[in-house]
Amino acid sequence: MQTEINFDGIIGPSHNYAGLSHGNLAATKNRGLVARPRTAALEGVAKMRGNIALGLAQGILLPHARPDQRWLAGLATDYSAASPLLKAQALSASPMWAANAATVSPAPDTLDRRCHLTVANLVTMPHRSHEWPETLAQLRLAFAHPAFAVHGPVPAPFGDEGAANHMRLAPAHDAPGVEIFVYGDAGSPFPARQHREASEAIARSHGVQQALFVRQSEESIAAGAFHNDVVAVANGRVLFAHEQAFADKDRFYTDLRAALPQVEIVEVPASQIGLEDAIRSYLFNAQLATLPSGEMALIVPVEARAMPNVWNWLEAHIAGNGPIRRLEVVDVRQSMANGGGPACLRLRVVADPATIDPRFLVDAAKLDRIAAIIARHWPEQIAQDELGDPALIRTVEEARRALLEALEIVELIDR
Ligand code: SUG
Repeated sequence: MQTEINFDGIIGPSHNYAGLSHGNLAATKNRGLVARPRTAALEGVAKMRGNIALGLAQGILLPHARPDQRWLAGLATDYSAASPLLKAQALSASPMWAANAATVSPAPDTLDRRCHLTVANLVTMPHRSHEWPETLAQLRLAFAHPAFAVHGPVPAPFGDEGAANHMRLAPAHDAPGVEIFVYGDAGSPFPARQHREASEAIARSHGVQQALFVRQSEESIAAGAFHNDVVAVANGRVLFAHEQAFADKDRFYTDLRAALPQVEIVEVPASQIGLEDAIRSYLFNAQLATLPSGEMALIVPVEARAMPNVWNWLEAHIAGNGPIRRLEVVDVRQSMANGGGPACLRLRVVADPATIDPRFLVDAAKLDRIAAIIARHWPEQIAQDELGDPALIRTVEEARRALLEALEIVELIDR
């Protein structure tokens, strides 16, 4: 049976605040803070536990080898000799944000009725540009079944940031849907990370039958929406978006209604929640999920509850007749401080769980085992002036190895 499975990136042992992402206001503001990798990873596990308790199917993606010595070797150096900036770029735990791992077109949407995944090249940010080879290796393991087609990255210079700029609307998960590819344009002070050329290439290679290409508004990029999933999220036949998310909104909504007449658009007006508050609260970086009862839940970060205008809007929506029937609040503050909310931490795949390598699927008992490894091996904290410390690097490398061994995903250890 085709169902939606959320694959969360397990937050890696090198999680730290190096301020590497220009245009990501939280990450820039928190540069230099002392990070708590163990707390961070346990927050991520708790979020997954909560989703399982809601009756949702849950998978994992794994922390990458960090520092990325292969990438450094390609730059003719190694970790000990690298500059402080290169060290931070090689050590980043950014693969935790699984929404940026790949773009996924579920089987009902594609010409050959296979589920297509294209690994994201993430070329805009140096610290993320070297994620794709290991992500691809993980995807090829998890989705080796012929029900899937796993594609390599779109070639540079066309930036692709994966599912963070891709939404799918469909009457049901297992019915044909319309896929929305949101791209940015230069013009704001911050880089547009998703290029239209990349989105179009992916839609072509996946054989997507109904695709819309929509430009992100310049004001949202300028306000810090470095990915569309900071200002919009979709599930089933519901699009939940900020009024200022898209450049040519009227045309987009008209095209969307033509493609999916039953679509329900829930728009938050700027007069009630300004772009800045939407981005600070990460209201839209929520998981919008259909529960087994058929009801839709919005899984928001604690930061959304802390802002009165945001929380009031949400409560009014629930009290009214809107399609979102339930609110869940999760604490992923360590990730949030780097600009990654509940939605950033997961990659959605619609598939039959029986076609997925079971090592990448989790239940509550497996999460307990993972949490025990994190509690034992993940560093309690990392300060920026420790990035050059060989003892820290040993701890980070050993922690990942312990996790992969426990999960028996040993193919990735010395890939
Ligand atoms: O790419 N932060 C990530 C956050 C990604 C959020 N993902 C989605 N919106 N889907 C980024 O900007 C900060 C790392 C640092 O600065 O050290 C970082 O990479």
